[in-house]
Amino acid sequence: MKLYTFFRSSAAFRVRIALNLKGLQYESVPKHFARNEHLAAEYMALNPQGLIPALAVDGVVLSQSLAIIEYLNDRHPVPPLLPADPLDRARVRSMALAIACEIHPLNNLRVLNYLRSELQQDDDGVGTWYRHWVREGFRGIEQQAREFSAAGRYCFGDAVSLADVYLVPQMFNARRFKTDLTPFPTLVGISTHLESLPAFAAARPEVQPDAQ
Ligand SMILES: N[C@@H](CCC(=O)N[C@@H](CS)C(=O)NCC(=O)O)C(=O)O
Repeated sequence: MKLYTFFRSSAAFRVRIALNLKGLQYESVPKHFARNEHLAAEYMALNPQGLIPALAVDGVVLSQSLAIIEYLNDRHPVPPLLPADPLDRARVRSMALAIACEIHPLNNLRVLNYLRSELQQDDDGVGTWYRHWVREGFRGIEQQAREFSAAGRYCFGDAVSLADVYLVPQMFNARRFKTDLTPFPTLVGISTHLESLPAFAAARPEVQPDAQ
């Protein structure tokens, strides 16, 4: 398997965590954002969406972290990233999707670049935008984690799930943009625990081969 990745990409971070949790070996193929390597023709031919990550697996190239992770979970069911019960699966997906669909797309690099270049926002303006959407999203997930986490170690129940795979990279990004996380003690506690697990620790941006 080849993972098209960038050390700081939180969507690639999710896939690295999932690959590690499943104990799967892969080769990292870095695509540097500062050099627009994710928009080069060579990469666009593999992933026409022009976003990181993509995974070359089983003779095809898959894009979108959720599609990739669900495929890995289907092909390698242990440890499961979704609970067995359909209602519980929906609850886990709800937390993961709140990050994937409500927070991350508003704070993606191209959105922040647009705010800077087209809307003439400075670092303060961009940071204010970034932190606003993290707070909005985390508020709901904090409530859900309070309700569904068994012991404050995982977002749902007492086992790792898709929601955890999505939480840790978003937390990493939130800290990078100096978001005040004190209103989200449950999420901070869960993330601190998860970051201590080897599969999550090995996926951290700063330990990737392309880290700068
Ligand atoms: N929904 C996509 C998001 C992918 C995505 O936006 N990746 C970011 C990095 S985290 C990216 O490639 N950004 C490039 C850009 O904004 O130009 C997924 O989950 O894979």
